[in-house]
Amino acid sequence: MDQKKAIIFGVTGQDGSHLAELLLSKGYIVVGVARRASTDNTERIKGILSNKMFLMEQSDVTDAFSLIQLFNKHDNVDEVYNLAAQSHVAVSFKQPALTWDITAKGCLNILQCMFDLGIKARFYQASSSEMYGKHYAVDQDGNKYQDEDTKFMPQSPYAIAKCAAHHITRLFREGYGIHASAGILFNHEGPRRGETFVTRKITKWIGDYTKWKNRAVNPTQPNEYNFDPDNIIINEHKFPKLRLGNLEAFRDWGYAGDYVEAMWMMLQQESPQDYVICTGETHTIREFLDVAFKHVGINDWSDYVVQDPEFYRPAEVDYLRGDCSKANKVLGWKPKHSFEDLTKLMVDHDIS
Ligand code: NDP
Ligand code: GDR
Repeated sequence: MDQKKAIIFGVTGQDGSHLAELLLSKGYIVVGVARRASTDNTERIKGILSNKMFLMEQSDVTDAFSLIQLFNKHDNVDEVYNLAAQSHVAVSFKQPALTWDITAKGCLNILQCMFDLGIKARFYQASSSEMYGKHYAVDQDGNKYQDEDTKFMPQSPYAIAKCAAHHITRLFREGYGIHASAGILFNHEGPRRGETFVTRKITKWIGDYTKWKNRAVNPTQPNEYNFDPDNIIINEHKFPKLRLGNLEAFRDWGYAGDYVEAMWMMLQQESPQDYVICTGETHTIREFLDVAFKHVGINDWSDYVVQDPEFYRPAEVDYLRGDCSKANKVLGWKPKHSFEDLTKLMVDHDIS
């Protein structure tokens, strides 16, 4: 059988790095696409940069000319994964136009290039549970959930851009004959998660605090804790508290490594479709804090965390819990990591 070739847009991101590793392990040639950066942004893919099957290309999804050049160079490609996005919801309120250009129009640019150049590859779009926003369905037992049939009611410029890209993907599938599928992925995390997303922000803080405390505690002195609303003080050493926003939102958190397998599985199906990928469990940010802090022996985190208006959003998504029955039935996919495993894995990583 011929060796398969895939293009990954957004290869330097959390998911891009996991997906590149997965495809290389399956014997693919992987073309990893990154935009130009003034400093090195290849930290997450440093383990595969020297792999001869991994080819790095520079292109930007907002620049259709650069996409044409890329597809002209790699016209014999089997699969195209669009993971590129301005993916931070809070940032999208401050930079809505940029978010639109990358997250919505970037997807259109790729699909239009593929269509115009006659590229026959299968296409994956990284859609998001944020698209549901305020909407959920209710099952017979009164439990709230979202699945492929739940309506979208986006609550941020990011979610609106993702809705547009989702519908563009559907249109190119139904109207232009492109084998295009979208994965509606719920939050997925891990040690490679960006440091400003809430889970990683928490585990990174715990890691830094633990290292600081080990230095600050002096075995020959009593360990004095002085009250300060913003800092933790031990033996006159100061460490800033963890500053967070809304702790009441519910999220369905899974492990990123499990979720990229679902992306690949979608493109192995004869018929292109959309699938929800999630764990089916939901937890508040408070519950994440409980598990993360307990893992380092702190049962009450209230003295360590400050709620700061800076981190509240103009509009919030209050409740996300997915139902991935379709992916389970059609793809045979299910998550392998529990909420507790994931949290502990991230804390352990950030401490070490
Ligand atoms: P990241 O933010 O970690 O990665 C996004 C990637 O997109 C980075 O490689 C980034 O490059 C790249 N990128 C940004 N702008 C451009 C551009 N103009 N041209 C080319 N590349 C660009 O996101 P994740 O890995 O977490 O998520 C992957 C995708 O899945 C995203 O589309 C995200 O919106 C979506 N998603 C993520 C979920 C999650 O929970 N993680 C859930 C649902 C959907 P650079 O390194 O230069 O910034
Ligand atoms: P989300 O993830 O917005 O769901 O988008 P994020 O981790 O940013 O927020 C989750 C929830 O935590 C609350 N929160 C905070 N969030 C951040 N980032 N920082 C804080 O200090 C903080 N305090 C409380 C938020 O208000 C929110 O309710 C992620 C991204 O990966 C998207 O790209 C993806 O599409 C969705 O997940 C599914």
